Amino acid sequence: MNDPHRKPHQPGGAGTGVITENAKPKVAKPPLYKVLLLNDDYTPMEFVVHLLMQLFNMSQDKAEQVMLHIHTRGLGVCGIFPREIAETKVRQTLELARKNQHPLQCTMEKA
Ligand code: TYC
Repeated sequence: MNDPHRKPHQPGGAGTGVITENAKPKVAKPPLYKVLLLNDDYTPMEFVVHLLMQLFNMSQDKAEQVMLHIHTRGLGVCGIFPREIAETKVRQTLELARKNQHPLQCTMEKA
């Protein structure tokens, strides 16, 4: 269905266009949420990089870029997910930070 190469339906054209061209999709896409990491003065840069690699599947290079963005701009997006996955990522981030006694803050907002 998301094939960018598919041809548009043609009214009166090849067969099924008349029935399908006004049909609504039956399944709504779930709303997506941005997971945001906030800067602070105490959490070590290296910890943030390792967290981004571990919990958000980033490469070392990407994690360093995102960490530096957060460090200089105040916050940044770690990923965009359906609500329940975003909630899990936030919880895992806060758990890992607290376990290591860092004050790192993480939140989510509708994308
Ligand atoms: N500002 C922190 C430092 O200088 C590094 C840091 C980056 C902390 C990103 C949190 O979300 C963060 N050690």
